[in-house]
Amino acid sequence: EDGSQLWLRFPNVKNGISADKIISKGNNPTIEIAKNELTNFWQGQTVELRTDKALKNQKDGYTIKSSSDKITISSSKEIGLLYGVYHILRLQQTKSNINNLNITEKPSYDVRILNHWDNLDGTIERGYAGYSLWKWEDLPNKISPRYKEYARANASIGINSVVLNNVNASPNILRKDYLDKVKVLADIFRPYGIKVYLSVNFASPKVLSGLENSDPLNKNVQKWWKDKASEIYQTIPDFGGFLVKANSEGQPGPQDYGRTHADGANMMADALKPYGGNIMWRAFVYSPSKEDRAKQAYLEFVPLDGKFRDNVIVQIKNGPIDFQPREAFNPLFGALKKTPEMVEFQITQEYLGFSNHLAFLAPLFKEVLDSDTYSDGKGSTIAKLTDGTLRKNKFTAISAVANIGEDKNWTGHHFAQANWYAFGRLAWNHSLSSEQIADEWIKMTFTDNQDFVKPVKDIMLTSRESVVDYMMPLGLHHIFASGHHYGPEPWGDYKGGRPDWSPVYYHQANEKGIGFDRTKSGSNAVSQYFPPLDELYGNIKTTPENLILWFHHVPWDYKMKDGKMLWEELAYKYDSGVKNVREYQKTWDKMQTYVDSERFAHVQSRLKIQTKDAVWWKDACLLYFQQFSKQPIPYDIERPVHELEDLKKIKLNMGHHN
Ligand code: BDP
Repeated sequence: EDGSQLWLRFPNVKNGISADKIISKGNNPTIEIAKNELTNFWQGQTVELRTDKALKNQKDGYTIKSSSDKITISSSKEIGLLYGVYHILRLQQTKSNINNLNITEKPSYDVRILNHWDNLDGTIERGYAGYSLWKWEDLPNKISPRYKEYARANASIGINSVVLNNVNASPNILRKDYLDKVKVLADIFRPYGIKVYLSVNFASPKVLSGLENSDPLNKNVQKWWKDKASEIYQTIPDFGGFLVKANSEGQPGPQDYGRTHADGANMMADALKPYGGNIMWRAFVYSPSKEDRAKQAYLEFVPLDGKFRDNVIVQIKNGPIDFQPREAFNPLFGALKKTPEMVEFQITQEYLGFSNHLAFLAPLFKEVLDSDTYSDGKGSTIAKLTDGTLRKNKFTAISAVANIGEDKNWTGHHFAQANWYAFGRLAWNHSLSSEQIADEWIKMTFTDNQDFVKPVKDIMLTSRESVVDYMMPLGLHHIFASGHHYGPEPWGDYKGGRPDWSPVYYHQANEKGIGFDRTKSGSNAVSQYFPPLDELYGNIKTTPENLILWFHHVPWDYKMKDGKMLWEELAYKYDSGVKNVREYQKTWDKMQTYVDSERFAHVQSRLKIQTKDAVWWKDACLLYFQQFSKQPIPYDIERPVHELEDLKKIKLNMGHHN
């Protein structure tokens, strides 16, 4: 049991219904896959697969209805039928009731996309599950069996688009030889309903073809992109479009020529428009300036509202800093009234312990999607702003940075598979609860024995909050060691380097207190939120305590709602994070009888690392902050086992710039 089967561990291949128990008129590669899944795995009654054009307002959706002698799956599209087949297989696998089905499903988002940060040399930026799945050297001739397995896994949870390469994009991806390789992947993914997108480098015209510049208002540059688009679509007729990181962290962009993000995006949008392609333009922009990093994306993009073509969508990270264990939501959501917006989540655990820590991310995704921005009055949640409910966009989308690599179990940690799964399920239906998703995933991936499901579900559902507690409770953020973002480095102060990559910039600890003042007396980032949130976050009394240090510089002796002083509260939070992980270890050990030995041991060993790391975080942060608070660590919690000076010497060789 190496975990390679993911959640698709249907018993006994070739044990499904016989082919004559499948009624289907259509014949195309997607239907073939659907039929194969049924003959391999479906053990119930006759299934009818019916394309029904009348259902076209359901997009990729489908209906499932059972009668006495058969189950009928209907959809306007073949892919909807395949999704319907995975649906009944999931019901079978989770031992749910499969009688009297009357199900109607319709996806929350049109485009449900994974962003791979894979480089052409096979490495993965922020990847913790080995090298890239894409074997660029072998393509287009040699084809790994995993391409199809990957596509199947995505289709089983409704993911319908993928960006193959890193947002820090090599121009080479647009070279003819690479496009021929991309074509092979696109051809394999197509029957699974998956479209391919590429991250592109803004300077491609200059770098690849020696143009004088890559200025979006230069006619030659515009022509270059038009020609490139035509070449791409000749190779891949259903190509999805481009994802663009421009003028961010040193990447080239339109501002290099005094142009705006809209100028840059529109040039590409015009090139792809004739073929129906989209541009996902990232709002992850900031530079080392006096302005609070958390304010910068809003400041740059709000003035451009309404200036983008209708095939451009602005891709916004869930928080205004960078995929932290907990952030306030990004105030840009809802602030663009005339420009479509989409969320970017990060499944790969860059800031949540890599693939060593168990952190189930559905609660994080839900917290963001359910956040009320108040942009269009009460109830303007990020989910409703981005799914077309409040804004009638031409298309809607949701994305996440993938955690997938060539490791046998795909994601490094067996439980990290659940985050891939959770993203897909929420992209399909954002009203599912974290609990439902965890429940399904556990039953599919391990067992439906309640003695296992219940305790393991408890671990999963509390795990993200535990990580927050032992790393960055109460709204602390970005106090990671520079570069790799794995361990703690609250003392990090890169004098001479970029202050906005220094932990001390984010926690602002001093003798008086700790936290980033984003109120009027500070950076006034609170003003970017719609009323009443600006007031609510601007006032320490009404700020949710889990974000208090995000918005305020709080005195060490500030009295928290439970009566404790801030310093004590902080200490108890770190301690509770550690304690929870210790409990996870105990719980997991009790699960041994329900799990195969291979996966059991693997998870067990990672929980050990997680516990050690949690203690490391707690000791480092408490010992460091104690120098300012000058208060004892509350006597009823475990004493530090490290010396601060020793912790400061730990240098992990994990590479990377910021
Ligand atoms: C940060 C990562 C960096 C990415 C960047 C991005 O540290 O590797 O390139 O985000 O999203 O989280 O562009």
